[in-house]
Amino acid sequence: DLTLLKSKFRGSMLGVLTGDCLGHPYEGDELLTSGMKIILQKYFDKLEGPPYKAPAMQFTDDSVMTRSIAQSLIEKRQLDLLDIAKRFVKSYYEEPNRGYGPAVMTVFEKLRANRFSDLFTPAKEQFNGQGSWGNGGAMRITPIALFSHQNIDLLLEMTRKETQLTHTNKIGVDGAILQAIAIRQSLLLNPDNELDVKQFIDDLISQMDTIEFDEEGLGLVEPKPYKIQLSLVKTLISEGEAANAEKVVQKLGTSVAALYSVPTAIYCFLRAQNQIEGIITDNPFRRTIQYAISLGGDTDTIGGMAGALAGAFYGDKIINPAILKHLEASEEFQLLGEKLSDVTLSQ
Ligand code: F2R
Ligand code: MG
Ligand code: MG
Ligand code: MG
Repeated sequence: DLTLLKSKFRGSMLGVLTGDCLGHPYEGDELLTSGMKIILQKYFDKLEGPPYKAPAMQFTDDSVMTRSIAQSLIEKRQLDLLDIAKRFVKSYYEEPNRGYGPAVMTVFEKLRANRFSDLFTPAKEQFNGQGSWGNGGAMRITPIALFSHQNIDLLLEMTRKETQLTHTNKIGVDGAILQAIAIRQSLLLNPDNELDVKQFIDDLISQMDTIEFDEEGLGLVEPKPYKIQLSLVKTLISEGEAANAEKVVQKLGTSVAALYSVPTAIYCFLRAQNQIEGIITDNPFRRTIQYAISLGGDTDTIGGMAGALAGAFYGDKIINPAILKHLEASEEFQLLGEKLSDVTLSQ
């Protein structure tokens, strides 16, 4: 069904933007207090209510870099790493205060200094050669997952190469891969059927099992860490409502580390298939993002990654247009999703 697939492309792009814009005011270290959760509920209610004038909610680095990749794929119709690197650097120097990760800015400076003659050394040099394990690779991977969803080997190859422009630590790269695979799975499912949550996790676990081997000795600290986190996701899901927010945060994390945010985002999307205490809405897209933000920590990024999964599953028809009206660049992101679907489906 082409109409549904196109709606899923737009939904996934808008999911990143929505989670980013709504989440970033809450970015911090702690789980939201019960008072803050009530404020969050009222805030979402207000956004969905009668139209009112307010300054548009701003997006951050997550959306900036997602936009760069989408624009490049649309224009070049293939993965062009030089073009993507140039777009990353250009948009960073145009708007350096979009809340970028503290270390990734060094990569942009070095790329500009070497005039893009060497695309990979700057990222490799991060953290004394360890490379970054931040979630900056995963947070922006949506357009690549959409573009390559018909071919899993292409998806893995494109995700690896693109992520390594900034993140070379295996944890950072595998986090982007896990998010890309999860988006692909969401895209391929029919939202009219109840989502088989256990199957969804088992499919991710079996993929990560083959992906997580230490092929180049890139500094894996534990065997198969994402597989371990995904089994925690499965346990928490099986506990249903008994898994309270404190427990979820303690087990899965909400930090800028890919390992402690990508599985969390996947959990948020899956948990939000059912009602969640304290989150009063019948809309599972809203529930996904509101729940992700309520966990605190890296709220823009976990909100955006969870939003990308929900949007890829339900399509953009699930998103309340009143919310989109309050977001900076929502028309642009909708259009990017639309054009990306055209390019992808004409391959
Ligand atoms: N930077 C933020 N949020 C903090 C405040 C934002 C801003 N000041 C505001 O007020 O709005 N958010 C954005 O950063 C995350 C993505 O980061 P990315 O692109 O992965 O960057 P980086 O710098 O490579 O990694 C993030 C941090 O992780 C730690 N780290 C990573 N690898 C490490 C290693 N090998 N050894 C030690 N530490 C490592 C460092 O602290 C890095 O700076 C998203 O949340 C995005 O929204
Ligand atoms: Mg901020
Ligand atoms: Mg951000
Ligand atoms: Mg963030």
